Amino acid sequence: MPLRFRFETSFGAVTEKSFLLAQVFTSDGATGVGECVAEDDPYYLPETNGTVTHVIRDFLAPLILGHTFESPEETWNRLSAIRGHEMAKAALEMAIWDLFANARGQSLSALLGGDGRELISAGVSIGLQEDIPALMKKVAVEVAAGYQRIKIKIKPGKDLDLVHAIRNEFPNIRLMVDANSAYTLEDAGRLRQFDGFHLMMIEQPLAWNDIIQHSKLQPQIATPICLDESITSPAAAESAIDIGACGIINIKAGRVGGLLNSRRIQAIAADRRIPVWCGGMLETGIGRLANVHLQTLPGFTLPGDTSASARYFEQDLIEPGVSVDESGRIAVPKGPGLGHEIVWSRVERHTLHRDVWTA
Ligand code: OSB
Ligand code: MG
Repeated sequence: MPLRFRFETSFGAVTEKSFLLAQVFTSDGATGVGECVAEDDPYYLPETNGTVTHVIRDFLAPLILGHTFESPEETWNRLSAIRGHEMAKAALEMAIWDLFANARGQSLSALLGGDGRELISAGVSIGLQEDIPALMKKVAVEVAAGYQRIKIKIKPGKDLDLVHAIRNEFPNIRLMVDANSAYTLEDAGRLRQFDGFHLMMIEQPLAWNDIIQHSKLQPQIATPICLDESITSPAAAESAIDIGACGIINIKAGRVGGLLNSRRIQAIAADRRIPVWCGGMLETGIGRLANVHLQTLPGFTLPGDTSASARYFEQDLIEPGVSVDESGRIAVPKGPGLGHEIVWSRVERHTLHRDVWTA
């Protein structure tokens, strides 16, 4: 699907995204859908739509097909024999959570054990822009739209000057930066200069698979480090917190193996007074709604990267799309499952390839 904007990060730029959807069916007619967060290339994390297709077809689907599940939580027990491949597992697991929610006539939020909040706080993630005036224009649009915090992407050479420009014009907005692993510990001096801009956090400054270096950086800077790429499991979250590698965690179900692991991580973090928020992966409305429901768990105390469908797509795959009110909040759907209709004719129109497996 084409994106309405070019999204550039320190690891590359995209103008469209391919989505792998997993739909599961039971013999008695229940169904659910999951969206995979993988991209076509392995620049954010190692998985790609190609590896996800292979791992689901050859390893994960055979573990699921023909089995009886009493609860969505059981899914993880079956899938956990496979090491890694969190995005592949998460896509299937999300479909099974949605299936249970649909079958029980419950919202995904209720099934997950959400705290009943009717609204979640929305933030927005702005990619690297051509120049500072272009960035300022984008920030102004999103602030005017009501988003409760602004995140901008940074990389060496396009960092302090961007934040400086934004702070001049918007001294009080909630602001943060995401480096997507573009720095090393040798940049600690430069990263310390962000401390003058009262940022909420700096997301994933160092290597995608590191926590040790982050634990050495954190005492050298006042801005809290938020980990994204490095947190691929509840165990990783616990270790990172234990060694002081982060003060905040970005939870993406796709990155941590699914919704159950997301729930575990928010519980671990809440226990240790570490705030969490829900990241985004440019999802269609399907994955986006799952993120909305996930953010009703009690540990989610900060605005996430879930923003309006209309920012991303001319026409989303769901009706109505996810919308954000003028105070930057998203209503949590109350209906069964994801709570908005999936428009299958649109899915069909965009479908490049389909595989069907039966028990
Ligand atoms: O690092 O959070 C990230 C998008 C793709 C890959 C990684 C990231 C992102 C975003 C976009 O920041 C969040 C969104 O708008 O969905
Ligand atoms: Mg990030």
